[in-house]
Amino acid sequence: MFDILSEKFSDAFKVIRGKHKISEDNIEEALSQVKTALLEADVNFKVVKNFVTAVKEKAIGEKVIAGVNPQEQFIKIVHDELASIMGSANTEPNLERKGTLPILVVGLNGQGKTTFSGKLSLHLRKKKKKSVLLVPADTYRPAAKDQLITLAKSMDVEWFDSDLSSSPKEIALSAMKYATDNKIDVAIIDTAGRLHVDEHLMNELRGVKEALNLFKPEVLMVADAMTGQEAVNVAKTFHDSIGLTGVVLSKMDSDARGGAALSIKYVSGVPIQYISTGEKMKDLELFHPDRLAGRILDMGDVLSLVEKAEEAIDEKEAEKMMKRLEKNKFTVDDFLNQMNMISKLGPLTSIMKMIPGMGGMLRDIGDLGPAESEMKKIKVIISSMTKEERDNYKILNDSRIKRIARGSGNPEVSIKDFITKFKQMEKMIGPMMQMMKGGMPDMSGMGMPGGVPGMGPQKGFRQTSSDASFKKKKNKGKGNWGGGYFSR
Ligand SMILES: Nc1nc2c(ncn2[C@@H]2O[C@H](COP(=O)(O)OP(=O)(O)O)[C@@H](O)[C@H]2O)c(=O)[nH]1
Ligand SMILES: [Mg+2]
Repeated sequence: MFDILSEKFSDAFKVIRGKHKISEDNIEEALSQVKTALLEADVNFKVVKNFVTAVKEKAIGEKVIAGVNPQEQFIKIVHDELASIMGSANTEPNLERKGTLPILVVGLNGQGKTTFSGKLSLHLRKKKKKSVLLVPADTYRPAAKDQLITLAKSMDVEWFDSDLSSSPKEIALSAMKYATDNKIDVAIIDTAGRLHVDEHLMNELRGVKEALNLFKPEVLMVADAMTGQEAVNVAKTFHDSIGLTGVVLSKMDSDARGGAALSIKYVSGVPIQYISTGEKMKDLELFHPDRLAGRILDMGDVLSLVEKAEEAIDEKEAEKMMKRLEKNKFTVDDFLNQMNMISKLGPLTSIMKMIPGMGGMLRDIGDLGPAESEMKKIKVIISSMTKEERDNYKILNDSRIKRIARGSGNPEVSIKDFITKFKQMEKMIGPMMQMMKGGMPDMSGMGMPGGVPGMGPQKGFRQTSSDASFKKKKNKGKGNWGGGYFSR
């Protein structure tokens, strides 16, 4: 998927690497490569033209952000612009309604309509917990009915025994009656393939849609991504003729160019709702413009990471912590809170993998297991401390240390080690706060890759910027990550 674009874009970004600032001169070459890449990917020329203009305007107008290099900044602009031409947020059909929702599946022959109908039924039942009825309404090819029923049976989804001697409109209406009577949430109606230039068949389809209008149907057109601009034209004609609520791009697994994905929303105005990525029933994905843009630019799933971080981190907690840090009050409890925030994100290794460029670095560092188990150990040590001790570690004398060692099942030296390192960290708070006010938090010294999420002004792409500091530190403290707290 998008292989060609990924490759070409990464070449274009190289042009800006090492530049101090984005200027009209040095961006020209990169932009022209971006343009060629898009055209070769069969992206609609109007889309390309607007895309390049928008990126140029933004790139030149952009203020230099501290800690972000021009190349990263350019990548971010291209990313946001890619996401924006593909549409805004995902627009799955609204399933929260009274009565049965009909989803009419339309498109040319052989595009993947029947396959998609099957996939969608599985998705709606498994992920959305909806009851589904699969309705075969291809009255031209009896084999199409068998194909859908076979899929339905294999997934244990209910299907409608359509009377193929009646019209598609009659089938749709009687299926809706059955679904309504039986309180089925969604009826997916799989229609016969038809050419958008075939007046008669298009009229027939319009009739089906109009008959369903009182149920406020979704009309999804399935288009083979590999057909590029042809898919775009067909979507536009279908939309003008019967009105679509969404497009499904099928065979994305075989499409190396991505021209349809990047043009359909812009040209036809219809949002892409799903992408079909294989022949198996599970091969269906929601269309996430921002994530796909990330995939095209080969940046790892930065966005998922940011989302995950945002979910996991309690903003109020973070704010409170900031206040305490400003007052230079960083206690053992604060430290514990931070570790808990990080743990909520998941295992360190998988967090790191989501950060662009980290994959390779992980290979250099090797196992993150030690850092992980160190975190666990510290949590146990802290939980064996009294509230008083956690508020002021300075009262930890020999007898207290002995008690904590016993309580946590660790040797005394581990407790002392923890205290020493906590002291070091405390010393770093002042300079760190200074840095954060300067706009470039570098908390890698605290053993937290990419800074402490939710604590600084740093979001999203800034993570890439602290990769750099991470790299520096790593080279110093060989074998550690961050060369900070969790070094052994
Ligand atoms: N590789 C791949 N093949 C697909 C995908 N969707 C459908 N197909 C294949 O495309 C062919 C036509 O699919 P079908 O659903 O019968 O198309 P319809 O005529 O529009 O109903 C079949 O061989 C499917 O297995 C997909 O996402 N990826
Ligand atoms: Mg079919």
